[in-house]
Amino acid sequence: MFQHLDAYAGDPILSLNEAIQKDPRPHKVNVSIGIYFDDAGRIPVLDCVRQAEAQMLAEGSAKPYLPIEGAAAARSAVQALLFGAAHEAVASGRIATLQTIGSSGGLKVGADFIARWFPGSGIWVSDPTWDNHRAMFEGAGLAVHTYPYYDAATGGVKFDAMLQTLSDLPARSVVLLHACCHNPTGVDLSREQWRELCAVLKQRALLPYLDLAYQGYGDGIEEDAFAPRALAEAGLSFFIANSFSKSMSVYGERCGALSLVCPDAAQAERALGQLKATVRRNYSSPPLHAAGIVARVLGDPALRAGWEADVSAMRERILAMRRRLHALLTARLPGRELGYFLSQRGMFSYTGLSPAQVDRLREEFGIYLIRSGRICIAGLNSGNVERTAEAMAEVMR
Ligand code: KET
Repeated sequence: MFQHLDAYAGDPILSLNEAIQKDPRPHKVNVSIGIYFDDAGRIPVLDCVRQAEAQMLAEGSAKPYLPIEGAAAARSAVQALLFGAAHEAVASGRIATLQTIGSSGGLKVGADFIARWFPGSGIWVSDPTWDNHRAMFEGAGLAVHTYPYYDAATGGVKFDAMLQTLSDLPARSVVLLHACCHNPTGVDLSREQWRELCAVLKQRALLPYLDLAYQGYGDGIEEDAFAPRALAEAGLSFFIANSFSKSMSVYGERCGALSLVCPDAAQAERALGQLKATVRRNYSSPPLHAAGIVARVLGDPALRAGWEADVSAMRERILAMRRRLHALLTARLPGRELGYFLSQRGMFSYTGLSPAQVDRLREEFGIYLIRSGRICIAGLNSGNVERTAEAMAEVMR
């Protein structure tokens, strides 16, 4: 019956994360997947999350199905987080928000919605982008194209070429944008560039789709919400999928959301209805435990304050590791241009290491990064950064 099935080649990120678990070498280093590890190399359970869970356990409430769109408290907390509670778009009810299974669940629901209601629209993603973007949108039946983004020559953005490509797209084309901490490059648009981009998106009647998976890892929780606010201010309608996996360190709980910012409340209601229909056909409703964590951490002032402090600490630790890695490499590779380790934002740096160099790091030194040369700085710590720098310098010489 299943002889005709192709073998699955595996996922470039998740397969590597599984391979490292099987590597017996004690000094192996996991800088592959986008997960924040603390200085002891563990995935932290944030105190605010622990407390939220303790409250839920103590209440001992029943476990009914959530509504298709998720818990009301979590959904409104997400809107307030992304736009500010007093924002006109929030207050006027023109944002349709679903609690989703991680932001991946949200991205896919949005992709299915586009395939159904914008059947002629293609989607344009940055070159390069997170590998799974292409897989998800193609999986929903959409044609996926790229716009120029990363400039390997300068380590910046090919902003003019990006705008030029977007300026030529048919109206209602979907444009996927990383709201902050671009994955895999760590290279973001400046605020001025976002404003220029908004003007083009508006003028060409394009449909932006923001992916905000690393809120708080760039400049701060509020600061990293600049893009959705700029798009709203420009009068654009758009999608935004946001994740708590990284910002609350709750990867396996699948805490995320999808919001559709609409021109008015009546359109938002219709959009929410069709998004619900999409969810019902897929997984019916999102997880209850995830809703409890998100609503409590964002809604309770004490837990919220704890969360904000934790996010700052995680961001600062990554920055310290960026500086340390940069200093160690600079000492070993004098004259080499390595400033990108300091300027790139969020968890990732795009090293320019070739697949052959990445393979050498893994095979000879037990250091795992993905073959595009993306390194997750959040996997470095005071116990492994020197060894990692030493090995990197060795293969870069
Ligand atoms: N968007 C981006 C840009 C992203 O990097 C990830 C995860 C997600 C969405 C999905 O996160 P979720 O947990 O579904 O809310 N990226 C890391 C892990 C993975 O590939 O699944 C990564 O790039 O390593």
